[in-house]
Amino acid sequence: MASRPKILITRKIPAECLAYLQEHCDCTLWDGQGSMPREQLLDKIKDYDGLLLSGTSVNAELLERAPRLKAVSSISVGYNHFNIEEMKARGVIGTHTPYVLDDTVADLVLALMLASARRIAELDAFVKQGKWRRGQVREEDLFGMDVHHATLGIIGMGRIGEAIAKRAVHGFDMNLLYYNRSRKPEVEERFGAQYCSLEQLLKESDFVVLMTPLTPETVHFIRKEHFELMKPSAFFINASRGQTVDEEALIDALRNGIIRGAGLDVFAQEPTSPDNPLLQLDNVVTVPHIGSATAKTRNDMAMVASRNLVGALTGGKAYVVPEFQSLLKA
Ligand code: 8YV
Repeated sequence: MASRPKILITRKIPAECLAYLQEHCDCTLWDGQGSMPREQLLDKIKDYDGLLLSGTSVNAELLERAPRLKAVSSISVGYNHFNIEEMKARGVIGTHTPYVLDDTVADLVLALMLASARRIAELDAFVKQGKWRRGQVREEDLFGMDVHHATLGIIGMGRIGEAIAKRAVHGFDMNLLYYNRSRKPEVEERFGAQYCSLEQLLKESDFVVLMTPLTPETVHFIRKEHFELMKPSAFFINASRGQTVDEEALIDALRNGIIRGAGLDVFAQEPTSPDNPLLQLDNVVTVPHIGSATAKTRNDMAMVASRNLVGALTGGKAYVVPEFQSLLKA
C-alpha cells in the first residue's frame, strides 16, 4: 500500500497500542463505551482499509459497504464473528490473538472447576447471609467433590486445552481424557492423556470441559443425549462459546440431577438475560465471559491485534486465522 493505511478502531484500546497504530496508519478511534454502534460502523466503513474490533460481526452486510477493506483484526482468539466465506470472497483477511491468553483462560477453567465442585459461590453466599451458625448446620450439607485425582475430560485439545491439562495433571494429579478432531501424541506423552471417543469421555469424566471453537459444525455440539451419558456426579464447564451447547438441555440436566453442576463463562446470548433459568440454580457458577479478562492479558491481546492489523495491511507478520492462509499464498 503506497500511502498510509486508514484504519477504524471500534473500541477503546490501551494508549501504547494506539501510539503503535498511529506510527503506521491514519487512525479513527471510537472512544465511547463498549464497541462502536453498528449503524455508525456501517456508515463509516467505506473509507477504511483496516478494522480493529472484538466480537463485532463481520458479515455481508458490513463487507458490502467496505470496498477498500483489506484486513480485520479481532482482539480475541475466537473468530466465530467472522463470516469466513464472505470475507474470502472479497479478499479481506482476518487475524486473531492466539497464545497470549492461553494461561489466563486455563486459570479461569480451573477456577470454575474448583468453584463448582467445592460450591464456592453458593457457600460464600451462605456465610455472607449469616447462615453459618453453630449447631444449625449439618456438616455434610457443606460437602463438595474432590477435584484432585478425579478424571477430567477435555473436548477440544488446542493450546488452551493443553494449558488446562498441564494444571490438571501436574497440579491436581487428575487423570486426563481428551476428544479432538485429531489425535495429539505429544499431549498423550506429556500428560498421560488418553484419546477417546466423545461417548467414552462423557461417560467416564468427573469434569467435562468444553473448549471447542464455535463453527457452523459445532453449534449445539453438546445436547440432551450428551448430558444423559454423563455421570450424575459430573460437572460441566464451558469456556468456549455459549452456542456450542444446547442451553435448554443444560438447564434441564442441571434441574433434574442428570449432572451435578456446571461452571459457565459463556452463554447462548451475551449478556445473558437476568431471566435465564440458569441464574436461579445453586449448582451453577456463572461469570460474564471473563476467560481472558486480566489487565495484562487484555493489554497483550490488544497489542497483538494492533501488530496483526499493521502486518496484514503492510505485508508484515500477522496471526492470520487458519482459513485465510490459502488466500495469502495465492
Ligand atoms: C475475548 C474470547 O476477549 O479471545 C476470545 O475468543 O472469548 C475472549 O478472550 C472476548 O471475546 C472479547 O473480545
